[in-house]
Amino acid sequence: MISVKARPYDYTLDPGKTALVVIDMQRDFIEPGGFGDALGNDVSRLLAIIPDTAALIGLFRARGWPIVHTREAHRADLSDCPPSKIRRGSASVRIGEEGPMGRLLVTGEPGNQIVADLAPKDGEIVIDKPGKGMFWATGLHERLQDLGITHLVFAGVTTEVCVQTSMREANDRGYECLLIEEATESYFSEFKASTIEMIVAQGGIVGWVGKLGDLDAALAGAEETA
Ligand code: C5J
Repeated sequence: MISVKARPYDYTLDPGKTALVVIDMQRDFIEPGGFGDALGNDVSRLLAIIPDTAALIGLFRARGWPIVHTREAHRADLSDCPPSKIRRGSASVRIGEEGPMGRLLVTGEPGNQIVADLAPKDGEIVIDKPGKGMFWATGLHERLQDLGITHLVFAGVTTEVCVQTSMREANDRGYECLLIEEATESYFSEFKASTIEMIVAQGGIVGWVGKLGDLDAALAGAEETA
């Protein structure tokens, strides 16, 4: 077992039973010219976490530990998209309609691809999820169970929507969850900060939050003493 400095107290991970989950680092949310940008959000906040997220992915790749990439994505016929999700809000471009990078939130469209710097490698799990949470209608729990995974390290966007939903769903399924602070972001700084406080409140009611450097140091330290 490896102990990682974290909040609300040290997180203990089980090497061999730990996977990384990178939530929705797709072009439409992150790149200038994408849907998030078209909605008037400051996407530079999300772009800024790419180097740290790449470094986190690198820690897992170096050890051959499982990596899951998710995309918020619907089938081309939108049969997996509830009408309520399409109707919601007052956006000028809705799910399935042509946006700046192709049809919004539709599998295979340019905007639905994960940003090039974080592109999945062969053998990594890629999940198209129709909801905010990563377990709804994806079969991911069964795949993680088959791999014997008990611990999940989280990264991605946005902290308060798809990351938090996925982490809560994972917590309810019994996974021990750690969110890496530098590898997650929101269009709203106060939402990121609040989400982190919610996660660690009441003794870690949803899980733990830690720093990339502390995870790196803990993994390297464990290997030195092995
Ligand atoms: C949103 C997400 N915000 N990935 N998706 O709609 O957080």
